[in-house]
Amino acid sequence: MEEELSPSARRVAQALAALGAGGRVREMPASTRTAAEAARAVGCAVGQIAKSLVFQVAPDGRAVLVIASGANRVDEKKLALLLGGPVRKASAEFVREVTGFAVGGVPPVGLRTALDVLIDEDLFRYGEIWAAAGTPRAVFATTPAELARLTAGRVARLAEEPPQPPAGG
Ligand code: 5CA
Repeated sequence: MEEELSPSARRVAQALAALGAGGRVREMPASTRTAAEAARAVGCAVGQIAKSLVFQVAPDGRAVLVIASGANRVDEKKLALLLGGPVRKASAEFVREVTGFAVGGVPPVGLRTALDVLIDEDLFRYGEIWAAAGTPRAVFATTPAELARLTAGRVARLAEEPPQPPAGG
């Protein structure tokens, strides 16, 4: 039930509802802090986890949200070409400042500030994907197409090649 969610997860649930998203936020009994943990908690492939990574683009340091398949490492050279300048991973402090959420629970929607969003095309291999919902235990299910709609994200090839083999197994 939404009223049982922690305040951060409730903010995400409200953002999803306002955007007309189909999935509901679930707080899991186990950690969903990393993509591997989230996949285990949900019972899905790690590639189905939509991980949220904040990068900063030089020279001005603007923040961009990269939503990547949990199976992939993001190729910073590809990001630089797409974004028009060298990128670096944001600090945990900066992530909290621009998103309003702590690393490990950063959702793709309901962010404190409007960020440009890039979406890893490999997420489109799956019918259902799962994203963080504000806390290191909260997730929601969506589809790649819905994620693109909710975030107005640009879908691109972002993975380092060759792709990482799926974790676990
Ligand atoms: N809840 C899960 C999956 S739904 C989750 O949020 N996974 S994640 O991969 O999107 O979030 C962890 C990511 O945060 C890591 O991949 C890493 O890029 C970033 N991160 C982890 N530790 C730090 C840190 N100390 N500073 C900045 N970013 C970090």
